[in-house]
Amino acid sequence: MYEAGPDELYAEHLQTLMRRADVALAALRFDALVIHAGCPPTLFLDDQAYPYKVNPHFKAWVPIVDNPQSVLVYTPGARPRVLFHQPSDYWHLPAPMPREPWSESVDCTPMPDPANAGAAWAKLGRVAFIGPPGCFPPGCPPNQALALNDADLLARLHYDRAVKTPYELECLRRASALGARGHQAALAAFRRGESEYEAHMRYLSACAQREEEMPYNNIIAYNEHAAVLHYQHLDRRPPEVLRSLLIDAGAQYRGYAADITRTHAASPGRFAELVQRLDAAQLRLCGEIVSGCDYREVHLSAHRVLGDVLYEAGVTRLVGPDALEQGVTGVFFPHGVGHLLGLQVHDVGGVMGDVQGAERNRPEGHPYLRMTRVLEPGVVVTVEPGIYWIDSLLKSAHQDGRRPHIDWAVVDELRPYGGIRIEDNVVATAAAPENLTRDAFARLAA
Ligand SMILES: [Mn+2]
Repeated sequence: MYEAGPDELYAEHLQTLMRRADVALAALRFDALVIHAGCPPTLFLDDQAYPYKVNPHFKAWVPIVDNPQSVLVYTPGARPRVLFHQPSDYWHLPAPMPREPWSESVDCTPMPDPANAGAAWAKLGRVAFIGPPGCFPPGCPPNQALALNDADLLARLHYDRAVKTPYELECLRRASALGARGHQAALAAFRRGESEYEAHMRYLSACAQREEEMPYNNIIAYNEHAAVLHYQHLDRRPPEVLRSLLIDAGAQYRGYAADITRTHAASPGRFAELVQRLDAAQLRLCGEIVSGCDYREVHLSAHRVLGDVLYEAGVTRLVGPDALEQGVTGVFFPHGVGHLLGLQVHDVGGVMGDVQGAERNRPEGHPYLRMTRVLEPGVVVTVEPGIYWIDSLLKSAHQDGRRPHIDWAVVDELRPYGGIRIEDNVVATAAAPENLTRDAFARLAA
């Protein structure tokens, strides 16, 4: 079957963004929209800058992720205009003007000096500005409190962007394909007995992306490190014994993120079986990503399903629903089942109930859930249940009424493996969900 590439889908994507912006600007009585790409802050007492991360609103409109200081100007009814930063600079190589097919849908103008950019919107009326404070030329916008990052405008744009265009879905598919390659390379490194750091470097190399291009910091956790939800170090030396690998690492394509987690056992046994059980449970949860479904229900469902997994594995003595009710599942699964995914790895708008930004409550006792919306076709979420042996949480459970519900000998046996998380990126459609991650791994294996 022929599948359209991002270049063919871009013009329609842009039309969708323009329509959404038209509605939002009209509702808030703005005449035009100006989005700054951002500029990296300088290090304290230094002349070096932090890695540049583009304003997500900017890369939504144009896939320019590596040219700070550029500006997008949009007036309803007109083609979007990109003021493409192109300084006269013999220290750096200025970015070449975009010549890719997508650039035919916008008007790109070289901008040698950002200080003069204001002329491009001086006569546009009431302008809404979106961008990091301090990046726009001095005195612009004239009244920052009124026009810079207007909360009502951001709410509308954030709410709308949960529904991906076909272009965005194709970018996400390609990001997943890259991530799957990285995962394969890191797993091979683990199997060879290489360190966390080496697995990380092989991951980047397989994706052909620099660390600063990753949508988030790779989590590559061996053994007990897998119990740290956002483990941030990369040991340069492998441990004496390799038991488990938890790898949570993505990739980006045109600024769209993949967010993939896999857990692997070094050898067969109780832990490897638990990985299998969690994998099967995770697949069932992915099946719940259907249009019309309240994502909060997926989260609670995950607690019941994991409760059953823990019970069947002999870790706990209560079946799923009882384990959830008694607060036992939370000892092992202390995070949300997932979040929106797109331009940002934890994409915005996850707990919004409408375009005005009303918050949809998280289930009581689950304050960390990042997504509470009802799914509709085109919404992309992660599904990432996990089971961990976290000392502080286990200690609390050991000291309170949950103690008899847990088999502590089994916990002690599994503790050295750290934990398990399995995370896929899933698109809600009008019919069966599309699993970007499983598809990517399957294509890799084909
Ligand atoms: Mn995630």
